[in-house]
Amino acid sequence: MRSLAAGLLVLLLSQDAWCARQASLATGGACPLPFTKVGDECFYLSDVKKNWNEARRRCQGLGGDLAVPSDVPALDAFVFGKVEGPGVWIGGTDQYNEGVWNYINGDPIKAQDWSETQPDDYGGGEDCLEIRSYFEPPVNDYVCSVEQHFVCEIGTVPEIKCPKPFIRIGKECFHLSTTALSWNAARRQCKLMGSDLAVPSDVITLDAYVFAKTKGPGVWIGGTDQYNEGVWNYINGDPIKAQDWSETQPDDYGGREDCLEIRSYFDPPVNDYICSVKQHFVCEIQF
Ligand SMILES: [Ca+2]
Ligand SMILES: [Ca+2]
Ligand SMILES: [Ca+2]
Ligand SMILES: [Ca+2]
Repeated sequence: MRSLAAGLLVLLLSQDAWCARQASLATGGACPLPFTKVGDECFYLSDVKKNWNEARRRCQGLGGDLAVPSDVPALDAFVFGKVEGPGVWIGGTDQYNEGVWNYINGDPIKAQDWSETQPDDYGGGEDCLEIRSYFEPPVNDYVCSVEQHFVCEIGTVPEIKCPKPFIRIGKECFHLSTTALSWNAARRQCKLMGSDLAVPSDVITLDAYVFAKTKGPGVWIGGTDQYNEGVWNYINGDPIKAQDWSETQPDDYGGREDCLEIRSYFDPPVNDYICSVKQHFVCEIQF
């Protein structure tokens, strides 16, 4: 039994978060959570303290890497508004080539960002890059094994503006039809609108949106096995995730279920159904 209220809440919250983020953006793309936009870059200040190498692994686990800030004073203001420090790791090291300092992407460290007398390789053992709260400028070389907060960075995701009547859900542009058509006619109708049947990256989010607007029970999306019985993929060739299929589906019930739908009272919602049934459908603009 699905919880429609919970689904709606998730959708509203995510739309709110998105709107808030949109409003805060001057230029460029958006930052995926948990990253925050600072200037044109997406940073995440860790909750935990780790040594430099472990910090880098944590950042890579989030799909990014340690920060390579284009504007060190801006990052410094962001970081030391949130933690006292005193040191916070960023993405530079000379541990593989003593005395040669670059950011991990190969960019040079600007001369004006180094604190006075740094890098000093103090005690012969300072090989990792940090910003230090009471240094100005703040960049310093420090002992890699010290556990302290760190800043991760990730690339922005492109802004997507969905042309009407399509609406944006996550990174995608969907339109729930006002008419009910067979699967093949639905696909033709989507193509007339410059789109195709939907290939949702997140079926659960689409499901929450769709069944807040229509009772269903079934709504077509972009998959079929009518040309190759038993072989299920989305129309763009992507696999249908195992966890999205409703239990015991696809069952090709009666030997005549060849088109993909989401079904309001199935959870997970993906089901194979009879292509000739006329029902609402979701179109998506592919970029
Ligand atoms: Ca060193
Ligand atoms: Ca130093
Ligand atoms: Ca079938
Ligand atoms: Ca079925």
